Amino acid sequence: MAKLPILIAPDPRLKTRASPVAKVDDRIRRLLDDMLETMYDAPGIGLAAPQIGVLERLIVIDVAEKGEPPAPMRIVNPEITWRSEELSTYNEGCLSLPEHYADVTRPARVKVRYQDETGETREVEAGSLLATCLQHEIDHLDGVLFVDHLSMLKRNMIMRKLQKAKRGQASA
Ligand code: GNR
Ligand code: NI
Repeated sequence: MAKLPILIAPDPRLKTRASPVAKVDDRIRRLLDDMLETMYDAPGIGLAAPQIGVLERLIVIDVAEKGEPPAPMRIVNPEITWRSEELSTYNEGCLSLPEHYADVTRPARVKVRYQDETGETREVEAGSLLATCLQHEIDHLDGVLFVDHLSMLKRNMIMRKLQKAKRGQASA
């Protein structure tokens, strides 16, 4: 396993739609394991492949609480097949937008069809934090960040701060 660097916004790769995975093979399984190691190390509860610069439709998630056994999910080619009308609001963060948080309103429950690490098709119905995290990660596969759900004012405020932080880093 290997821990990989996480891209920080603004970065054109975070705005790009990722391609479907044609075949779940050893390369994909290795990527999923590397993504889990990177996510646990960060630490985060989810990670999408574009965040490590890989423009393929892969995500990993673990929403187990502290003290519970780990519950890693390896998800390939996810598709939302149902969204509840009921909405819920979470204070979201993102490893690619470090130190920025904002309330995002999304469907409270979703059904997601995906392939697991063996290539088998599965469907999960999720609520609460898992539903939010699945939608946040699937957004990444479509080049969408949580700030894209905010008002232009709030989005610009966060993006300008990130841009400025990057410029400071480049000249340091
Ligand atoms: O670690 C993460 N926490 C989080 C909290 C609320 C809503 C979504 C998330 S996902 C985030 C990790 C991340 O950036 N995944 O893409
Ligand atoms: Ni994110």
